[in-house]
Amino acid sequence: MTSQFSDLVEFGWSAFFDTQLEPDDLDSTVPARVMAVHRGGLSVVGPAVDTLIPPFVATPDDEETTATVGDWLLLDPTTYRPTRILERKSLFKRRAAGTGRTLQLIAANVDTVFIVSSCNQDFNIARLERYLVLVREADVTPVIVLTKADLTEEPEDFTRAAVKFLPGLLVEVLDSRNPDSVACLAPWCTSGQTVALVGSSGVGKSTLINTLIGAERIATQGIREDDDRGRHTTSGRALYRLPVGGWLLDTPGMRELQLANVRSGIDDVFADVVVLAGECRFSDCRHETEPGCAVLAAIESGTLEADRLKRWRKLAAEEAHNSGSLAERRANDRAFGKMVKTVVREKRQHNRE
Ligand SMILES: Nc1nc2c(ncn2[C@@H]2O[C@H](COP(=O)(O)OP(=O)(O)O)[C@@H](O)[C@H]2O)c(=O)[nH]1
Ligand SMILES: [Mg+2]
Ligand SMILES: [Zn+2]
Repeated sequence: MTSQFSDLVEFGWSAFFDTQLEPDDLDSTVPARVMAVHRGGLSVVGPAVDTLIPPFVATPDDEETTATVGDWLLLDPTTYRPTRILERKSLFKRRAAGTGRTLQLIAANVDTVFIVSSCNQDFNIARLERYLVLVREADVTPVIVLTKADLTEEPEDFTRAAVKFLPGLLVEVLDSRNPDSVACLAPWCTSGQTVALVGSSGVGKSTLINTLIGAERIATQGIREDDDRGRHTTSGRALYRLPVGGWLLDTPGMRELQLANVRSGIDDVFADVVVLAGECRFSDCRHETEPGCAVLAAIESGTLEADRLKRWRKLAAEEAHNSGSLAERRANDRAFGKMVKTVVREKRQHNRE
């Protein structure tokens, strides 16, 4: 289904947003996308607008309603003040370390994430699964991209390994420096599409971004030092237009995604284990020594790899730990808030007496 709002598609609009518009929205408001987040405001661009507006929060006590890069806004046509943030197709967010409250929105409305790894020692199934969990938790489509195909004799070995361990996933193998090689990613980069990248340092993300954009816009490791001393450091949270029509989101925040509150992401990536666990005789089966355990039976019969179960246990334990401490931290914050209020009230009372 193609969107009827063709002049918006150029900015990444897709059919998902059509249904959110009321009949007179296009007469009374100006749709625009947040293309970059700067310290002082938001760069918003659409068919009829290209301007900088102050930061915007739709519901003041709900951090999740803060406009972030990738968001679609409806603006007042004269003041450019946002009247609405359209419902997001996907959202990446994280909690700032050390504080219970501060939610950081990293990016909205990303359609596809390229999970980048290289055809060398960086290639690691556990790491790929970890990224998969984060990407699936955000409701985004993952594509595994294996770089440095030119540095190995048998790049197919890596594809085969990825397909074996991560069945059903799309895997592309390429040389990030070579536009012809990178062309295999074009289907995810066309009009109406927004893509982002995750992966460890050194795997070739910046190189791949440069090749996709078709210009030396982003510093690769080799020239980063020069860039640090140089004048043009970008805010680092921006969408870049791709020659094939889509948008590429580049933000350092993607590197800091945490494995907290990602239960549904884990269930999604380990759906095979979840299905098996549902067939165990006891609903609280820990898949260790229990009779009638379908998970252990699957390992016994070879349909489930013992290593995959191990990796699932590790991620699940980590997510439980992180989410638990976050919940505790938030509860502590609430308790502290109440305590402060009580002390203030008592003090007032005391002063009055
Ligand atoms: N041979 C080869 N080198 C690559 C490839 N991709 C990246 N590199 C090199 O690997 C180094 C790290 O790349 P960079 O893009 O900075 O990685 P990042 O940390 O993920 O952004 C640079 O020296 C790149 O030139 C590739 O596909 N093939
Ligand atoms: Mg880089
Ligand atoms: Zn079991």
